[in-house]
Amino acid sequence: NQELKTKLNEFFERHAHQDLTSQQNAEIFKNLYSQFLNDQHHIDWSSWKFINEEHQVTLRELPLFDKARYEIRKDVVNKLAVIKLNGGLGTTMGCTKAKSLIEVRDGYTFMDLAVLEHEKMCQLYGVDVPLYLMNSFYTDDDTKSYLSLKGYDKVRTFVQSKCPRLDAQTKLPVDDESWGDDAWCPPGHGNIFQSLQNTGVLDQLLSQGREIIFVSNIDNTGANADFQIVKLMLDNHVDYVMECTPKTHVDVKGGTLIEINNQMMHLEMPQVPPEHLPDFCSTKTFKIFNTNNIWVNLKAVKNRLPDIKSEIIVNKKKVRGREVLQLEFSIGGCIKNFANALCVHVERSRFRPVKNLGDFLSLRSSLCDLDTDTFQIHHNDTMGVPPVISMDSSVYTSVEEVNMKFPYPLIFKNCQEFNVIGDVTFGKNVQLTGKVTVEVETQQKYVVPDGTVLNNQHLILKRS
Ligand code: UPG
Repeated sequence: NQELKTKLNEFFERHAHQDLTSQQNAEIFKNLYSQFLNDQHHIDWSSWKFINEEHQVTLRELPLFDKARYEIRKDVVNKLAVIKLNGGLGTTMGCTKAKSLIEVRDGYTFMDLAVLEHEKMCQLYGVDVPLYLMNSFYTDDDTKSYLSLKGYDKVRTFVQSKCPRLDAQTKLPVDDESWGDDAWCPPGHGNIFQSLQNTGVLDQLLSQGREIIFVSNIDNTGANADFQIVKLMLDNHVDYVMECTPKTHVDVKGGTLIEINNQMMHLEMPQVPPEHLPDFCSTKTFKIFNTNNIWVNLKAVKNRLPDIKSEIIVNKKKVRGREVLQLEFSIGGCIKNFANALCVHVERSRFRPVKNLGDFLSLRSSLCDLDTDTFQIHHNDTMGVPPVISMDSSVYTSVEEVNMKFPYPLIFKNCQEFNVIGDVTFGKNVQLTGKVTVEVETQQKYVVPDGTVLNNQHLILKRS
């Protein structure tokens, strides 16, 4: 370990230009690296408990934040700032740019939906809540160009830290000039607190009297600011809130909450001993799921920095044909740094992520409506919950491809599962119910005609 640490120091001496940001980033990485070398990565499965009742609240049961009376609670509305996590690329959806710039509904990108919904909310309450984006070095340039193109001049940005990727064999940074930015990565959204501090945004917000931040994934189209939670936090001196929702079979990979030694902890797959992964994925054992809608009191952040830590996540990737490791940590994992933390149970409508092309297809279907008065997406419950969608990955490789093959919204009527195998284009008003598979012979292209109704059917399309 000592030898690895010495080599790491030599790497930073060679690479860290003497500017403050590089030095701060090197410090952040050295701490992550030390955790990587020394920490126990799996929890002791016999030591965890379900979270205590007193650490849980249900949003629906909280007193409504009465818009008509907001005048008398300016103390609440003026204390909020909103931050969208915008460090990720759209690789899982076949896009090499910032994921937030993908057009997801009626020509609007994730970014448009986030910015316009925020503007409408501010108009409704007659307030000016600042909206920030936490960019990474991957997404910063594209994001800024887009903001300026669209005239979103009120949106502010800051850039998170930049850390080296490790070679999976040597466990040392990929030290190859020719790799450029590919040799680096952002160290996960848990890095938000250090990045707020290092960019000066934390002090700026505090000096403006902003006390509570609402942080969410930019791909979560259901994550709207809710003053009920700001009020709850201010009135009860709560430092950290994680919004959780009932876990379903599509949520097996996300994080959940547990307690170890009376301390609330975020549990994600990398911390689960391999023999207990089936327990972790089971919706019977773990009934709730982290939406990554997180609320934090900035005064508490300021008090706890620089020591805000969480378990590290070792993210394995293949880059330029080489196995690499990214050391990351999550904002959910940071819950354990805050004594007065709460789990707030919320409806599924606050968690509508678009993680893949299947989610994208759902968002464009009859299941959702975009309300352009509020820029919120409403989910049409009478059409049932979103189906599990699987599309042939050799055909449906990108958003453009899905748009071409599905030029019209699909009508899902209580559809639980939808699979497409092969190259199929779907016509207008195609309606799907139950479990539907559409399969074609390889190398052939087919069109499902307008008005087709498929009900619990495995349709095999063959050339006659
Ligand atoms: N992101 C950053 N910086 C990073 C990494 C990610 O800004 O260094 C952004 C990313 O753009 C996205 C968001 O963070 O907007 C979430 O990232 P993503 O990779 O989509 O989610 P995970 O990190 O896998 O999972 C988070 C929580 C998990 C929760 C899940 C809900 O860690 O507990 O269940 O979000 O989608």
